[in-house]
Order: sequence, then structure tokens, then C-alpha cells
Amino acid sequence: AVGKMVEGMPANPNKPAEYGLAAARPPAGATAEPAEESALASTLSEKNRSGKTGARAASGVNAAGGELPRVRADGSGQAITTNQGVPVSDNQSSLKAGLRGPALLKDFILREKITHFDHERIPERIVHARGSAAHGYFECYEALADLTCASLFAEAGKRTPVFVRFSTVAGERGSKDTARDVRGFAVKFYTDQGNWDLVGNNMPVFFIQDAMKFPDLVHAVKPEPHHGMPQAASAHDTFWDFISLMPESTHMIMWLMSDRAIPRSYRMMQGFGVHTFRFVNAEGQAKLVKFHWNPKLGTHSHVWDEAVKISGADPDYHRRDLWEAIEAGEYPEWELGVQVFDEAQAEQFSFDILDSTKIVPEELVPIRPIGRMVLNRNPDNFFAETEQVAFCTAHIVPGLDFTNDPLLAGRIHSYVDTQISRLGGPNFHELPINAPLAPVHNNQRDGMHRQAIHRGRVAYEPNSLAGGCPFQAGSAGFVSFPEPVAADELRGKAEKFAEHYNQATLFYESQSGHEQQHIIDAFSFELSKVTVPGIRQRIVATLRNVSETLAQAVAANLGMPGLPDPLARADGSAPEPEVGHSAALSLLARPGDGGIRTRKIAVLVADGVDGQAAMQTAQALIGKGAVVRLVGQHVGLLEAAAGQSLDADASFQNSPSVLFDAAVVPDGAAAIEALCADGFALEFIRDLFRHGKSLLAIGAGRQLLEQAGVPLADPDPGLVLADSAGKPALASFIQAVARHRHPERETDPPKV
Ligand code: HDE
Repeated sequence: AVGKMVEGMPANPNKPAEYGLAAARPPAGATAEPAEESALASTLSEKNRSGKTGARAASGVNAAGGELPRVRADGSGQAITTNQGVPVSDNQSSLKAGLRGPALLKDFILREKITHFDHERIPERIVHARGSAAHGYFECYEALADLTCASLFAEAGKRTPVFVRFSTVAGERGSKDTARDVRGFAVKFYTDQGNWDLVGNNMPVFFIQDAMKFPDLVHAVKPEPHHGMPQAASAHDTFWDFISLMPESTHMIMWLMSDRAIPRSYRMMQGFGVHTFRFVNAEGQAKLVKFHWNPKLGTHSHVWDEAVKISGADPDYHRRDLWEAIEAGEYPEWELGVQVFDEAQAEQFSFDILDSTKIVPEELVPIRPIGRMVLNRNPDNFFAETEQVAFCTAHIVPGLDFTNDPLLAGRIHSYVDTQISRLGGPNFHELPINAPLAPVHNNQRDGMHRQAIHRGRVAYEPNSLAGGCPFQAGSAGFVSFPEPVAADELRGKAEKFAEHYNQATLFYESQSGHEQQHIIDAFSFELSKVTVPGIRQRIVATLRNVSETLAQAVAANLGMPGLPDPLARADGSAPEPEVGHSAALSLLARPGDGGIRTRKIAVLVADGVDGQAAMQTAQALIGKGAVVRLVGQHVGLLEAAAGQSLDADASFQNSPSVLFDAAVVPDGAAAIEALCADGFALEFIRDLFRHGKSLLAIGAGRQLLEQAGVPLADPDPGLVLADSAGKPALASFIQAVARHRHPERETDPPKV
């Protein structure tokens, strides 16, 4: 009798059974399933792991290497409790008056759980909402005492823990990774003198010169407010309308339309501090400095068609790439370099070093490498670390200082301010990921979510009741660089800020042929999405001040009847630029170490494939550090020609070729026949070829290429056709993959 208490019987006659499994303790000796062994793990992919395991930090050791025994939660072997620590007997059913009766208000367990859930989301970042992060360390190459007293640069080999977050700018938190966009490159150094945040981007310049324009810029690029479109894209009217009226953005737009905006991996892009900062040594002498991060793997990018397709195939492409590399022990690494110069030098430059739309060409001031950064641990928890980390340009340490860059000035205010609403109050610095390793002592008190429990009755300084503590550090503390200032208060810009085109031209002229073509294509694509003809006209008018060939090519692609007049220049007598060509501005300047480590290579398989050749090739590539996947018409087992069984890791549908850097088509008549009749396999090959990637076809494998329409007669270093999977074929293929891409193949329109 449901709902009626019968003496000696539980209200639910099945209750004992219900408690049985649900409330069971794990059997003695049971361990949690290893999360790393994903469903994709197969014999091949297991062998594919480099053998090193992603360094999981020892229990109780935080991001920054500090002790965090209280906050690192781990439920292994524990019973569920409420937030008050009360053990919960049943986490599956709410408390009801009768099994079919109403739920009860006094069910504090249900209410606590649902209330917490209701508030699980915090506002996303207003910009850079989509991001991925990792822990690691910075290691100093040599003592820099002559330049700076910053403690992280105090001696050769000194290591400082870091937490680094990469991001896109415009898209929302759940948007795709491969949008055309700037990438954030934010580094938090937990130095022994406090936290230093170098909050940079993967491009060395910015859209605007003054913080006053930032809200306008962001409003223009974000989805248009009336209908909320487009997501994570700059190809729309409001963005280009704003840009066409802001000639100071021209240099940045060249970077944004270049391959830099569609990086192959976070691990393969540069980072820049953008603004000019100051190094200050112990004597108080200052130098100007620009910061550069250069990736060990070299700088590589996607092509646009590929980036578009990846956003459907794997919107988490860059997040996954970073995570998997670190789990596999392939720790991403960058070298930190600085350009150091003094005020007198800076005054001679044709541009203003306080203007964030300008670089200091490496030809004027070479880059000096000062250390390396290695990312060697994935976060334990995305929200607690990657989401709650709060970077701030105002976080600097003794030995560093700002300059009067008016863009930087606004940032120094903005980053702390935004955390107050994003992280819910002024105590976000106490969140474990944000807390410095250096001890914190001051008289700031209270506020929402205070963690520290301050002792004593003194919360002011000077005091005598606490013996004057905590006391002022004096010259041992942060001392602002005493820059002399005497001027009228006014709104406006310094003289050299008026020149907007010299460095845009320098950038364009320094690109290789195919990089220039990609810039033309990007402008053409973006402007084709603009619906108002006047906006297109103004952009082409702007481009005429950068490069006549660029302007003409874009105008032709847009079917413009003629070229508009060049946009009027603001600067009457612009100084001549010092540098007309800078090799460092091309991605080709940093090809990496010439290896194929972590490159993803597909080996195409089907029933009847030459299994031995397939596995031999796979093993040889794995031996070189590549990540190999057997990709078939379906995942799981298939039968190779000699009867042995192969286990496919992926299928054409779950892993199209945009997710790979290269592919191998092994021999095997029956397999090739099946693949030639499979549209997905043909599309796989066509995309791979169109995107400039390397292909190795063995024996009958070449028929699949022919069937896909790949022009085999053209000379192409990225196509390796071999009779057998011997050493020479493999060597040429590995060399081809190490080149990353074969842009010689690009034609307009594409042949395939
Ligand atoms: Fe940011 N920027 N920004 N920005 N920015 C933010 O801070 C802002 C600028 C950059 O992974 C916000 O915590 C202003 C330049 C990165 O958490 C916000 C101006 C550069 C990140 C903010 C700029 C950057 C941000 C949003 C112009 C490259 C992500 C949430 C005056 C040197 C950090 C937050 C992370 C994030 C303001 C311009 C880089 C609103 C006002 C230039 C990498 O505070």
C-alpha cells in the first residue's frame, strides 16, 4: 500500500534494494577509472603515447608549486556529504510525502544541491571569453641585474612557476577555437616578489592607440546587438564600419587578415607584450623594453578553408591540442626575448614607442633571448583555474614599470575593475589560482568571500599597537620609476601617432608570396560579408595607402568597378620609415626545429589493406614523435589483406582530414577499391591536398589520389608516391611533413 506506513516495513518496499547499489561503497581495492585512457585508446594509440605521462602535480601542491592542502578536493574513497559536511544517505531521490506525493520544502539536501547548481555560472569575460590554460615554469638564462632587479631574472637557471591562458577575443565562452581572431597570450609569473602578469597577444600591435576607443572597438566586433550575430567572427558590417573610420587600425588589420589569425596550435604561435614597458635596475636606472615569446615548434598556421571546416569537426581544436600535448609529455616551450633600448634611441625612431599600433622592427633593435617557458601540467579543474584566473596588467613587480602608452593606462584600470563583477567582489586575489606565492600582508579587510582570517585588532598603518607591523618596505619595495612629467592637461595625440601606414606597408611587403595572397583572400572574404558598399569602398581606399597591388586585388575580388581615391592621410610630413623589409614578420622566419613531433598523421585503412605496410609506416612515424591514427570507414576492427586484424582509431566521419597534418594511403587492392567508391574517403584526400598537406601513397594507394582528382603529374614536394613502404619513401614523406605545408600547390581557383 503505497504511502501508508505499515509497521515493520519501509514506506517503499523496495527501499533496501534501492539503497543497495546507489549507496554502495566502492569494493575494497577498487580504483577510479583512469580518465586518460579515452575511448580512442587502441593498441596503436597507446604505443603512440610518448611514454612520459603528463606530470600530475603531487597531491596538495598548487599551480604555483605552493602548498594548498585545504583547497585541493579529492573524493576518492569518501562518502558524499552536504556542503556542511553532513553525510548524505541518498543522493538520487528527493524527500517526498509518499512516493507519489509532493516534494518537501524541508529537504535541505535537495535545496542545497539545486541552489548551488542555480549559481554555478559566472559572467564570462567581456573579451577573451574562450580560453585554455596550463601550468609550467619560466627559467632564466642569465642574471639580468644590469637591466632589472626583477627577482625572476636574478640568476641563471632560476625557475619561476607560471600559469598561462591562451584565448580568442571576440567569441563567447563556448565558441569555436579556429575563428579568425587575435589570440590572447596571458602569462602569470608567481615570482618570489609577488605576481607579474604579462597579458599579451599573438600579434605585436593593437587596433587602437588610446584606451578611450576600446569599448567602441569591442562593441563593433562583437555580435551585432539587434540580432546577436555573427558569433566569433569579424566578417560583418559593424566591425568593418568601425575599422574603415579608424585609420590607426590599419597596421593591426594587416596582422588580423594574415595567417597569424588562424594559428595551427597555441603551441606554434608567438606572443608579444605589445606595449613598451620599463626595466629598472637596483640603482633605479631604467631602459625601455618590449617582450617577445617565440615558440620552439616554430610558427605555423591553418589555411582559411581548413579553419572553417575544423570549427565544425572539432570546435575545441586548440584546447584539445594543448591538453593532449601536455598529457603526452610533449611540453610546449617558448623562448622569452626582449628588445631593450633607451629613451634617446626611441626619440630618433620615425614612430612613437608609446603607440601600440607600432612595432620596433628587429632591424632597429635586435631581440635578446633571456629565458624559456615550459608548460608541463594541465589544470586539475577548468573552472577553478582556467576560468577563475584573473590576469591584470597592473600586476607588476619591482624591477619593472609601465610607460605612458595611453592604451596601457586604460588597461591598468580595466583588468582589476572587470574582475569585481566577473569574480564577485574585491577578494578575487585570494582564489587559489590568483594567490601569489609571495606572502601577503596589509590592512585591506573584509569584502565578499574573504578567505583570510586576520588576527589582532590593528588594521591600519602607522600603528603602535601592533609594533608598527606590517611596515612599509621602503626601497626594498616597489618604487615607481620617477619619470619627470610637466605638461598641460589635454585630450589628443602625440605627433608621431598620426602616421598609420608605414608599418602596415612594412608588414605586407615582408610577407612571402602565398602569405600575401592569404591576406588578399582574407580581406576579400571579410568584405564580401559586408553588406554596405560604402564600407567596402572605405577599406579599399585605406588599403591604397598600404599597397596598391593589395588594394587592386581586393577591389577585383569584390567586383568593384574601379578604385576609390586613397583615404586622406592625417600626417602632413610623415618621417621616412627606417626599415622597408623585415624578414622576421613572415611566419616562414621561424620554421621550428625541422622535426615532425606531435604532428597528426592519418593512415587510411579499409578491409584488405596491406596491414604490414600500414603498421610499419605508422611505427616509423611514431618513432619520429608523430601522433598516428588509423582512419577507416568505421572505427574498430577490420581485416587486413593477410588476414590479420587492425583496430581503426577513427573514422572519416568522426575525424575528417582537417584534423590531420598529413596522411598515408597504404597499398592493398581491395581496400583501395573500397575507398575509391567512398565519397568520404575522396573528400578526405581532396581537403588534405587543397590545404597543402603531405600525402604518402604506397602501391595501389595512388589510385585513390587519382580518383580524388589530385594532379599527380605536377611537381609537388608534398606528394610522395612509392611502390613500397621502404625507407626512402618514408624519409621523403617525413621531410615533406616537416615542411608543414606546401603552398606552391595553391592556385586560384583551387585545382581540387
Ligand atoms: Fe585586454 N582585457 N584590454 N588587451 N586582454 C581583458 O580582462 C582591455 C588589450 C588581453 O586570459 C579583460 O579579465 C582594455 C591589449 C588578454 O584572462 C578586460 C584594453 C592586449 C586578455 C580587458 C585592452 C590585451 C584580456 C576582459 C584597451 C594585448 C585575456 C576579462 C585599453 C597586449 C586574459 C579580463 C585572460 C582581457 C580590457 C587591450 C590582451 C575587460 C580596456 C592591447 C590576453 O579587462
